[in-house]
Amino acid sequence: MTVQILPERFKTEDQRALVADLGAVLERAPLFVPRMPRSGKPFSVRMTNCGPLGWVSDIDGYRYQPHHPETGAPWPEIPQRLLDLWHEVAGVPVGPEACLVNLYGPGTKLGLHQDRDERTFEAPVVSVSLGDTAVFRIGGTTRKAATRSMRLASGDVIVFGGDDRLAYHGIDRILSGSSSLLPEGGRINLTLRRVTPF
Ligand code: MD3
Ligand code: FE
Repeated sequence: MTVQILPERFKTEDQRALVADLGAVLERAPLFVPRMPRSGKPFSVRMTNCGPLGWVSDIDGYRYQPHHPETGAPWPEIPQRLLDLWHEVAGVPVGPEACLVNLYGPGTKLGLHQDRDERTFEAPVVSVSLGDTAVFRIGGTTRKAATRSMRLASGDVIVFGGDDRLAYHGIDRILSGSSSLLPEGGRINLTLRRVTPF
């Protein structure tokens, strides 16, 4: 079992506390629109990061870097309740280096992809969903392997490790209006990652 699902790991009060933590992150690291390498085509998801390293994508490629691509400021720290979650579920003796914050409005999709920009795959990716439910798709380690669909609801945590660390995955759609957590609606996904070997 290399995908561990923790349904409603964060109850409503803790979800609200996480949203407040993220408000402070967004003040210091505003959302930006990532762009596809080479084409420069914008993603429909908006994003930012916290932690010593953040994932960015622009016309030059995908990479991790220590500063915001538009303000040039270092990323803010990862909120303590997310560090606590990581240490509880990740099963590695080191902390996360990157927390990617993805914001999905209605109609936003994320195509099937692998996460392989990290320099180590030894640690799992830990994902937290907040707000509207997403229809998530996960397959195998080749693009043609069979896929299955799962719903990710507000407060759910999933840990992708072992064989599934390199599984293809994406977001097919967002179920608008399924949660009242975020005042403007939509969905936030947080992914905690180790980037460098340990
Ligand atoms: C399975 N994010 O940021 S979270 C991403 O909902 C990303 O924002 C999606 O894919 C989102 O790269 C999916 C679930 C997830 C995250 C990372 C994984 C599933 C994963 C890495 C390996 C396998
Ligand atoms: Fe991904």
